[in-house]
Amino acid sequence: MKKLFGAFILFSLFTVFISACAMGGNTATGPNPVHMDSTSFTQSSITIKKGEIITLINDDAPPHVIANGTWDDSTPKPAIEPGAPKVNNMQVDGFGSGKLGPFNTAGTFKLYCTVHPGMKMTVIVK
Ligand SMILES: [Cu+2]
Repeated sequence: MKKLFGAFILFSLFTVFISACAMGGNTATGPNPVHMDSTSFTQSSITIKKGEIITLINDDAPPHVIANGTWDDSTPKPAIEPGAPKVNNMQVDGFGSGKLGPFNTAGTFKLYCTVHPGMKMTVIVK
């Protein structure tokens, strides 16, 4: 009987795992969610209020490595604006998520993924 129960648990876990893969998504959430697919942010900008954080959500398997700066075509342009929270190669694993901020200064702040050319976004803090 114990064996049967164990098999049932394994099967349940397997089913959940397969469903998660099939959806190709991530049910994680948090303040100001910004989703990422395999090579890009799914939105180019987000507007938030002073003091808020953003939640990066990776909907696919490739990890992302986020830092202050942007891409000029395929050339990385690391830069940090005055008042920007320092984002030092923050890794967001496949199907993982991470909190970024708080953004305590009003302004326009650029973020990019250091491993995916062209993967960039702007955070506008009002
Ligand atoms: Cu990336």
